[in-house]
Amino acid sequence: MALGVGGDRSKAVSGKHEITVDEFKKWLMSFDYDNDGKISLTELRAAVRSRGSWFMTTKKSGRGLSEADLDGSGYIDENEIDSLLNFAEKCMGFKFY
Ligand SMILES: [Ca+2]
Repeated sequence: MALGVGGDRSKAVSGKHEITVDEFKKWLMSFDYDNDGKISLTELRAAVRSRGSWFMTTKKSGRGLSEADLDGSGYIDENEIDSLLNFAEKCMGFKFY
């Protein structure tokens, strides 16, 4: 619904940021500060924080990681990002299309 507030397409729609899974993966991997191809809890927290989820506790991001971390390595690799999508929708305000 157009409200005449300008054409910023990157703006969140009803509080949700619409993004494709592919874009999400790219976005998340941009937090791979040590370039090991995996997202550690520290890196995930930075990603969560950048979304402005200030209410997000350390516990919650830890849970997101342990839910997605299928092999229990303590990191999320590219194959495991898929398991993070649910968490990203619920806790990070993303909406995938
Ligand atoms: Ca990393």
